[in-house]
Amino acid sequence: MSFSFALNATDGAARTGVISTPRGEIRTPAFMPVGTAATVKAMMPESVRQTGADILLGNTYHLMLRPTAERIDRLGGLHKFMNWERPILTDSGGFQVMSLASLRKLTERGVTFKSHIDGSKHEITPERSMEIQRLLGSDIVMAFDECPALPADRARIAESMRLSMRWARRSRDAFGDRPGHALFGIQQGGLERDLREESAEALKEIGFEGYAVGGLAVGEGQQAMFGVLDYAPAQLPVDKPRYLMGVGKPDDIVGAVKRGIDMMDCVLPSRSGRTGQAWTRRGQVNLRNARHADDPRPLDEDCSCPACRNYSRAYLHHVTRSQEMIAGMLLTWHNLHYYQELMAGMREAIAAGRFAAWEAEFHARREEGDI
Ligand code: PRF
Ligand code: ZN
Repeated sequence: MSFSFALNATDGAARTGVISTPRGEIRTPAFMPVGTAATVKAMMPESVRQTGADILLGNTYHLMLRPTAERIDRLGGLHKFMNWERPILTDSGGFQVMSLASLRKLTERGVTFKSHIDGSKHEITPERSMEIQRLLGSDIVMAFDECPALPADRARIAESMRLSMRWARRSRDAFGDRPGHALFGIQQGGLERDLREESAEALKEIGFEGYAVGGLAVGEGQQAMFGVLDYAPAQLPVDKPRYLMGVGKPDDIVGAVKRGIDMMDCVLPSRSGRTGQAWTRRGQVNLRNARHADDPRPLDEDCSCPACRNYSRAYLHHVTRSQEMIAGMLLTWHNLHYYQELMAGMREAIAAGRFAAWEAEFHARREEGDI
């Protein structure tokens, strides 16, 4: 069985469909929990699945440094290593090098850097990124790219985008023919419509199994991001999945799906769960807040996750303040559950042709605020 994408319904620019892989189906629009270091922090893989996730994201950068791609390969690949048998998408490394590593040096060949863990020296090229992602056993491999932080001047964005397109070609060549595995290209070009167009054309000329919109959510703000998403998805092939990398808050996700995005990933639900932040239909709730100390009610009475079924706000407040491990476990579970319910709600609404009404309800509930 190979990799394919079937579009089931559209509603305006919003789409719903299914990506089929040998490791299982990915219902789109899909949210991918982040499992950077071969774990979705504070969660057992079976619990991540119970929240409704069809696919996880892993990171080339972190895994190549520790425990190394070669070691994971010797141990039978990333799926077996972390006990997650469903699809895994891996990011290609460049973006994480730029945000985490020190002494970074960018050349035509690739990027050299010092590890944020022990200062050791490493290099990633498009060819090495493809090799690492193959050793990990990734189902969806990302092309190696460079993502400039915004704001940046147009000349810098154009130069960087063209380098990323040359690297996309080298990624495609190095990836080779791997039935059942997919390679996604990554569009760059900042907030410049013509550069986004040039990037999309270069990627389509090379040909990929899916296309990511990269270079957004890097400091430009939601309005500017939506401005790009008003045209960028339509620059990409209609019959292939479109992935918005590193996004976002619930309202970012809804706005992206509305504009034609099929896949997203973000550390927000898991990371903020570990700092006492919860996301609900009524917006953001900080469990550290003293107003929860005597509150016997659940975090969200409409939520069927273990945190909401079995515990009070008072308990969640207590364990959050006490920095007990169960605080991160329960809130991460709740947040991932909420994100997956959000995606399921959008998939259903798009299939029924009532996305606009669903979106109005989404915003109305948030305006009401937390109870
Ligand atoms: N490229 C890659 N990974 C990414 C990004 C990108 O542009 C972003 C931008 N939001 C997040 N992760 N390879
Ligand atoms: Zn819950």
